[in-house]
Amino acid sequence: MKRPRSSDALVSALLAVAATMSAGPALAGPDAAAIYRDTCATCHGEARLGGQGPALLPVSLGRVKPADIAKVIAEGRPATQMPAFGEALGADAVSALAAFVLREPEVRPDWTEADIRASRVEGPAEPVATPPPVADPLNLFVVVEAGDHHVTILDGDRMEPVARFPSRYALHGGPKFTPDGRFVFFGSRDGWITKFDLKTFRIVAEARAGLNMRNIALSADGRWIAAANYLPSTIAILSAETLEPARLFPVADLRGTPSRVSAIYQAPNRSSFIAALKDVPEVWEIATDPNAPPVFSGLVHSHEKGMVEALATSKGLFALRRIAVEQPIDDFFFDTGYRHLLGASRDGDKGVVVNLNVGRTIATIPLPGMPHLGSGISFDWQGRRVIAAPHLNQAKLSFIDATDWTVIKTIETAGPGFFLRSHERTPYIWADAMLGKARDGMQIIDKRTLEIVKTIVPEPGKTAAHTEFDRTGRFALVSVWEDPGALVVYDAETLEPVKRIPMRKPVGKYNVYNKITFSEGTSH
Ligand code: DHE
Repeated sequence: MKRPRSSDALVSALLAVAATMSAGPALAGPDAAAIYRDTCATCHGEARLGGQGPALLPVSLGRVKPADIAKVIAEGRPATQMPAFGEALGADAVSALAAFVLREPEVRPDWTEADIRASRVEGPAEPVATPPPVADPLNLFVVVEAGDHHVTILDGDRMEPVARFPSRYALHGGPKFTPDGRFVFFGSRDGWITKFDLKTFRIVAEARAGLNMRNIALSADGRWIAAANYLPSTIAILSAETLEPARLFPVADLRGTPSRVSAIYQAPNRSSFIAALKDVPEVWEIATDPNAPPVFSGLVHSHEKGMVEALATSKGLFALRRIAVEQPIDDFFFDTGYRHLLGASRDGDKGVVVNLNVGRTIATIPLPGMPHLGSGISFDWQGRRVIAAPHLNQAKLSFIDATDWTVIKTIETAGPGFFLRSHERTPYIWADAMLGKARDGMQIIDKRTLEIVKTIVPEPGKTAAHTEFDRTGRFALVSVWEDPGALVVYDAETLEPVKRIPMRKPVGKYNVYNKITFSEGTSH
């Protein structure tokens, strides 16, 4: 069938309509539901939950501007299966469709354990490429390319791509590696988990753990994958071997108020997952040790005595412990021993320190400008352990003493940034300024003086973001965060570029060795 094409005039008209549009307007004219059924449902699902194409629900589309939604419907998405519908449908139908997909469905969609099980697919028998001989499999990188939703496997010794394959739509967050570095798991915003074998270059299996997912975590023993979901409000635990569901936690406080999950991470030396909840003031700890002792929390107030008894019986594998906090936590990081969680409070002006052993908040730290603690890194400075974190709303970076929880220093940067990276073998932190005007610069901060010593511009006028080191710490790979973009490889000592590798908007890159050894200066 010939694909419908759009003209510039038509797109301009659509954009004008879309610009005046807000989420959830009353529909007049075209029957958007019927057009959706006839035109979109085969790929995006009858209930808009996704299929071959991504989910089209407000929670999934929240990051896309309404005008861009109309534009994609009219013009299609290059290098994907999404065709242009502008000419076939006309401006009115396109704008009605754009409004329709931004409306909440009449029935809140659910995704049960049976749905997770039914979604599971084995990967194809064929590898995505023939694995070449690689000198050091632990020095491979996986690169997530958002430009056309692909993953590249890069040999970190030769700095050469060795495989490239399509990913699920919109991967988000760091991929997670098994402790031996052989398998990697990717999570998509639509809830898909993909398990990939870095030895055979084969997709092993995929399963959909939720409809709108935040991130995934792998347990310290490599046996369980946890998925933190916004929609539905659940934490799903799957077997890391098969991706079969093992446990589904509906997430709600003791009174039954449901909550989205901000994020979930493994706490290796606690043998547990730690999750922060976005809508209720609780932190959850889920045991991944079958011999975990019975757990309950200090949270339960006297009028909920019965609950204390109920919770006290929670023991063994997946035992749940609730820790009360003053406000819901959005974003968090741990100290080195995983005794403390450092979280950003919802009002965005302070950090809270939760002692995970005693289960309560022990300090609050003034940190205005939305500290992005999930991007925190820690290192030793003058005999103390220090956590560095960028601020999302202010051109600043703060250094926090992880012993007495005071702010040692806050420095001005070229703009608010998203990611920090370092390595145990480098004296520098690499910090982007991608949310500011000078977003093409990567700032180099000396860990000894806590001062900016240099600004590197990989490509003038193009956003620079997200650094990762090779396993030796000798090279730093920086993304030119554009489509087309690139990875620019720097000598981490001289800070000079040594190679440029073309990529399609490489949002993140992850070195196997650094991830499995929890290298100092990498993300969770
Ligand atoms: Fe992320 C990691 C939350 C927007 C790219 N982001 C994470 C993690 C969380 C998070 C909790 C850690 C998960 C993990 O690694 O297991 N991100 C959020 C948000 O709340 C926020 C601000 C709003 C949202 O839409 O969810 C957000 N993130 C973005 C983006 O707009 C980015 C820049 C582009 C994109 O692809 O969506 C983005 N986030 C990333 C990347 C990581 C990430 C590349 C992994 C960083 C790493 O080095 O591990």
